[in-house]
Amino acid sequence: MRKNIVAGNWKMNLDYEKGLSLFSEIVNMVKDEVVGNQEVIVCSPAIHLSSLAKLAAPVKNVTVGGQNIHQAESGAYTGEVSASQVKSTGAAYVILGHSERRAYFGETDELLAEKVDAALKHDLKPIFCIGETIEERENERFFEIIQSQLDKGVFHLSNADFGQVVLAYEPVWAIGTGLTATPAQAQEVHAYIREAIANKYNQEIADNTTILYGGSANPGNAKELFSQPDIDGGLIGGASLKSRDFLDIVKVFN
Ligand code: 3PY
Repeated sequence: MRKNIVAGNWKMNLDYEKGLSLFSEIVNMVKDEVVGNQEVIVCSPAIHLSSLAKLAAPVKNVTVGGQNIHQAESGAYTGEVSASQVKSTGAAYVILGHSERRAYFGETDELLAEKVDAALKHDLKPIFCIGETIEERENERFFEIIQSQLDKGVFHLSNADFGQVVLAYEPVWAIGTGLTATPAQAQEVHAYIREAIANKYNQEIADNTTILYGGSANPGNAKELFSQPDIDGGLIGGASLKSRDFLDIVKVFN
């Protein structure tokens, strides 16, 4: 059975002390609320990872993740972090392909496929983000865009490796804009993604893949979004920076 996941994406927020203090609050609040096969993940800036991973270690089903890795093993890449470095902090996941990285750092599907491979080689599970821009939605090209991002970014993986991947549908027009896809719009795309996985791999793998919704998810809309049959949780931006809001989203699965 696939996991339900609520993952926070802190982006480039919180200094070291503030990050630790928010995460301690989150751990205390969610530790008795994470039910069944649910997992709560906080994807923090790299500076926090090792300390957060230590706080998360004793708590069942609470883990941490990075927000980016370089595709190379190691070397002269000033300012970058590698998959093995992120893994060595105790992190279990890494967000790859977030639209902010695609847009501001020119990350292409081809580069992202290399990053996915680097992550998996070091036993870091990718949270792989896909989604269309507003123009692509208005021109009804969203299925085509989603298919192409899947084909180029993750569909080269073996069955076993694909089984380690979490997907996140994040319509670009809903990121940082306060706009959210309606539950029906999100479900339509999630169902398409699951069908694409079944076509590429098989129905069992499709049924076992966790597909998150991301893009201005908050305590007010999470319940309706997560009750859609193909939405297995969320990748949460701004609301993951407030412990009470994040807790309310985690509790949707109770
Ligand atoms: C958002 O909710 O804005 C996000 O980008 C989540 O990744």
